[in-house]
Amino acid sequence: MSRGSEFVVVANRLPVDRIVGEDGVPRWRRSPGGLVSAIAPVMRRRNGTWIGWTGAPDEHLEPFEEDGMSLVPISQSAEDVELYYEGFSNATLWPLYHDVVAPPVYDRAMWDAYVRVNRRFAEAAAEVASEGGIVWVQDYQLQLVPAMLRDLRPDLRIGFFLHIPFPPVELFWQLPWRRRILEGLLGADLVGFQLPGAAANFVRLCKRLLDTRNIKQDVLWDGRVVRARAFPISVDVSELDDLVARPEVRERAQEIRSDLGDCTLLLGVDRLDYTKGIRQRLEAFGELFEDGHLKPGEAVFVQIATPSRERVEQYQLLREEIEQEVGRLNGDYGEIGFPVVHYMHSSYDRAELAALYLAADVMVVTPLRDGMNLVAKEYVACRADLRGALVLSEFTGAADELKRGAFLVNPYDIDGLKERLLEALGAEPAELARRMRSMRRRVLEHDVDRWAHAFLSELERPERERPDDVQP
Ligand code: GDG
Repeated sequence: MSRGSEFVVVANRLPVDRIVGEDGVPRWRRSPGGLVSAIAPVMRRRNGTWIGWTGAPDEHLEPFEEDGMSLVPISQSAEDVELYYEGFSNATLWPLYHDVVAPPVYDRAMWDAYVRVNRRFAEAAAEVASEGGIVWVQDYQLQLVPAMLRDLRPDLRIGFFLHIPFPPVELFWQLPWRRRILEGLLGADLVGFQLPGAAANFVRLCKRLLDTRNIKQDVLWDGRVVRARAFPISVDVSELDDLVARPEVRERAQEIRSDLGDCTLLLGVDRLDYTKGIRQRLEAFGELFEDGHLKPGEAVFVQIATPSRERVEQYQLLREEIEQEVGRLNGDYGEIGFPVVHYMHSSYDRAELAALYLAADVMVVTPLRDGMNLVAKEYVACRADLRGALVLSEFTGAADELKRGAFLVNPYDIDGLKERLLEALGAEPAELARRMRSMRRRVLEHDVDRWAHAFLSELERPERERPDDVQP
């Protein structure tokens, strides 16, 4: 590897998935999702490199080019995957950062693996970044990378973006390695969060735990200024526009509706994750039948639950719980030919998701905690027809931006959730159009390109443009 890249992205996963073509030959395909489409053009313009894992354990691949991007695979043994990825990332940090909605596991072997794997990513970034280059580290799996990388390459400009919430001081305090994580993040020049509240949590923690001197959202640490800022992520509006303009997507939306007997369609689209509030929304929906507000054949819930982290115990338990609940609801309230819930435990392509968004009368997004929630924004981006209602949890980052147009709910309050569902189901078209217009204004103006641009311009802002009072 040569030190050639002015722009390096470091993320747990590479932006490509391995697929097997119709000819039976395996190849790479760009992963769906906004992050990749926002960053890909920047990568091309700046001769960028993306460092990440392929998703398969024990695989040792040389760097390769794909879709105009230079990719550097990081290998992970089966043990790394178990301890660093499934363990410390997804059984410790994920629940801790999401309000402890599941109990976090604190295990020293998992921590050791987290340190080891973070070091591997940092070393790879130190190898490929050009002198004075930009390195953008993504998400909770890699919070130690900024400081490790700064040790190796003090010449670099390092940014970090956290896609999930950053917890309040009281929760973060539980973490046995709390100091190390904060010091890891403080290796960056800019630490980005989804919401201003998360940035404030971080700055407050630095003061409490490391006794840093802070000026507003700037932390003075190790003779440097580390900026903490909010950059709410968004969706690729033009990709979604193109999808919903396709005749086959519109036909598919019609077909979905007629297959469901042209009844009112409520939709949930989530990774099968305990933070997403899937059980709460199903419980509320079921009670609407029990109370006689709805009758089978009048309304149906389609829940897409994309398989996720299937080897982590909490996810296995959740799957059992949700599947039992779906069975109970259909057993209690369904009739022959009229189930009340259609539950799909599989992954769909973007065109099918867009067709579902177009077909749904009510999009139900009820996380117990969510950094942003792109599904809510995707639904809004797809509804140029100004029809459809969004029921949205107050505990999503998206609620900050969409609160005026969405039907906001506290997903812990099942009665409140039922009321909001009924309100959304009964709203007049004119009210729905007004709400949707207001949400669309926000999402269309603040799409994912703007997010990436905002982060990178802040990262590249020269020191001397900053106010004098923040100089260390
Ligand atoms: C994390 C944070 C933050 C879902 N099923 C399928 C599929 N999806 C796509 C959705 C959406 C994405 O996955 C999910 O994004 P979310 O934001 O809703 O949730 P997380 O996966 O938890 O994402 C979150 C996000 O990072 C970005 O910063 O918003 O708070 O938790 O784009 O459409 N895509 C395809 N098939 C599926 O079956 N192709």
